[in-house]
Amino acid sequence: MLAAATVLLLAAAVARAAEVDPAGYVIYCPCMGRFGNQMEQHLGAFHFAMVLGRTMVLPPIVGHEPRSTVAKMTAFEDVFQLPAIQNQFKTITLAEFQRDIAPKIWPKEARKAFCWTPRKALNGDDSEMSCRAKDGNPFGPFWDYVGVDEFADSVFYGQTTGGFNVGSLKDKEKWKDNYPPASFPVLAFVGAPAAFPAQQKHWHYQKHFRYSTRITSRAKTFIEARLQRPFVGIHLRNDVDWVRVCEHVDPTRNLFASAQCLGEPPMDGEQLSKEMCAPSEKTVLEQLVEVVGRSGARSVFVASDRDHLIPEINEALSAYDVKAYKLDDNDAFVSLAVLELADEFIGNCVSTFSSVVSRSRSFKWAKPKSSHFWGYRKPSTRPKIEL
Ligand code: GFB
Repeated sequence: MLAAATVLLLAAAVARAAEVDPAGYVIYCPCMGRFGNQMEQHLGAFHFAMVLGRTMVLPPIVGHEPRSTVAKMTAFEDVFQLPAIQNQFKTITLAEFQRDIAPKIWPKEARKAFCWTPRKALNGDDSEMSCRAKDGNPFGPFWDYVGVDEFADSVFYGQTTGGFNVGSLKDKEKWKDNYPPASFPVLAFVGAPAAFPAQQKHWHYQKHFRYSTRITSRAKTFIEARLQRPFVGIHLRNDVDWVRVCEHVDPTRNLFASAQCLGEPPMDGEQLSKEMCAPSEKTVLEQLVEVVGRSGARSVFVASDRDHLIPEINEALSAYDVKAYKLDDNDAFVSLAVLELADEFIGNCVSTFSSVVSRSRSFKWAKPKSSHFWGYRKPSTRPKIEL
């Protein structure tokens, strides 16, 4: 009986996928930055497709491996659960789009790349008015993965629309009038049709990006086997590329994901500091000891792209008999899944890797989980200065 029901469900899913959405599709290359950067843009891009009523073709995660000049694609459904995303957005997997939809509505001669303005060639040549959608990495590898050998034409949507901010009816109508689904069934963007970083009003969409069963069960198994609850999860973004980013801290402006601490725009009196971006070892250890002491934590999970500071943390926490642990293989997705399940979390205000965690903690669970940040105290938790 169960098997028959499953077959019927599968048949219904295949039939559904095979039907062309008359409202059209959106597909884009998450070509900017790594996972956290891509996630910031997914939130706005999924909103964009939803407002236009189009189906989102689920993009792969674009991975940049050290020493490789070619980006590596990981299918969306290998990282995220489909039902959770489909609860909110009209979507189709890239595999289904390639198999069932593209052959019907997106022949080679109809493939137009969308970009704001023409892009220069990598050698600086701007004689050809084109999006040059496949020029460079990860652009070329991404469209190869989608199965697009070349685009027949380019569309510069900056000339006809106000961009991808479709908050007003007027902006939305510009897209619908200029690019109706009957003549433009697929809007294929060279970059995400979304702001970077994500706008605060879109942060709540994070709750629909639930990690796959494989990632979640690895995270839960690790927590059960190695950590004792309550535990504090911390993110130490301390590779050399980050040190360079933090040289650009301007106290009066947000940088990358810092709106998660300072608000958007920065709240009155709130300032970004180098210590919030690249906290010293002293700041990390003092703040961690404080959170462990206050929360009664019994273990610590450390995620890092370089130095996990395990011996230093163990020494600083020896009085509490609390130990620090990391994943054996340092898998980034499993790290994110452990951090969002932590009882307490201390992240980096500026890093978008941390902002994925803080948004997940705020919006994914029935009872929101708070987040702390290195070198930063929320105004409400600052000690009052007696005058
Ligand atoms: O996620 P992401 O965009 O965040 O890029 P930022 C940082 C990448 O570094 C992650 C790795 O996607 C991971 O691959 N990484 C960072 C980590 N922290 C961890 C960690 O705790 N564990 C593991 N396993 N991996 C921006 C970039 O990074 O930094 C920009 O996206 C630019 O493109 C800038 O490169 C310098 O916002 O932190």
